[in-house]
Amino acid sequence: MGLFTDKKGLIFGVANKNSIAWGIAQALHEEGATLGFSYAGEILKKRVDPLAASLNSPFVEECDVTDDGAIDAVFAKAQEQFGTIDFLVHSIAFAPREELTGRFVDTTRAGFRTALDISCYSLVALAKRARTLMPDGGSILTMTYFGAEKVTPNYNVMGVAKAALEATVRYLAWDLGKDNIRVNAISAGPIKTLAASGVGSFRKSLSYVGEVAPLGNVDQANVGDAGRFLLSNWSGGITGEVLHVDGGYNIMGAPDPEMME
Ligand code: NAD
Ligand code: 0WE
Repeated sequence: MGLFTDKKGLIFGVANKNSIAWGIAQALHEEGATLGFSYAGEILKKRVDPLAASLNSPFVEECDVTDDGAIDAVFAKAQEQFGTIDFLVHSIAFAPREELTGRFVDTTRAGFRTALDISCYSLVALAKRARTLMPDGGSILTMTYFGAEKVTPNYNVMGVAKAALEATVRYLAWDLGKDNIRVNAISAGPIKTLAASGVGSFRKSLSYVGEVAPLGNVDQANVGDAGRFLLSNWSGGITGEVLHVDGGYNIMGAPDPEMME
């Protein structure tokens, strides 16, 4: 008997085997969960189909989260396939590449709108539909980053989007508490994924955090372990929380003086 035997849920945001969402999927599969996957764009189908098949998933559907009709369609199919669900993972972010470099003051209206729509509003849109499939309650998890809390050069409008996402977690937690649905976020340290390698200053962030954080860098399996906790009944008293899975990076003030020589 696994922690997730007889539990079913949807995972949004697997792009390939390096995705954080895939680390969470593997952790849930180990505990006996039945998983449905949703991915963005036809080109990812050839990556996600075999990954889903390797976990015996009966459900793989395309969905661009900027399209309400596409979200409705995925949830209609999920209802057909699963009836009800117990959990949902939101592991999606996007800002136009030009916004993740240069000066924050130059953020465009269109870039701001896109970043907030895909990286933040989409959690509200998914939670609204998930609620109808969670008549006895459930657990929702999203992914955030330290750039929401403190300035992280070049993260720029994504930092603002993650700050809004973390506030969204709290407002959803309040609202969905009455439905016995918990909503939490994991604030992961830098991890080499498709989204991360599309970012110029990512490699420097990764090596800096590796030096400064008490435990050094984290990986997808570390996030999967925390994810399986927040999605399971072991975290039954926790909602609206942002759990740092960052090797302890966020607790540091000044770095180790030995590093500064
Ligand atoms: P990833 O590229 O594997 O995942 C990002 C996903 O977002 C992809 O699957 C992509 O298809 C999806 N996506 C983008 N636009 C979409 C849209 N319009 N509709 C539907 N899906 C869309 O990279 P990742 O690093 O695993 O990112 C997952 C989450 O983790 C993101 O929220 C990211 O901000 C967060 N995060 C990443 C790191 C890191 O260093 N990698 C650290 C902390 C938080
Ligand atoms: O959330 C992220 C990155 C999300 C992301 C990545 C891309 C690359 C490709 C959003 N939009 C895009 N758009 C693209 O066109 N992370 C936490 C990883 C990340 O991004 C950084 C980091 C870290 C860490 C940007 C600057 C500094 C550090």
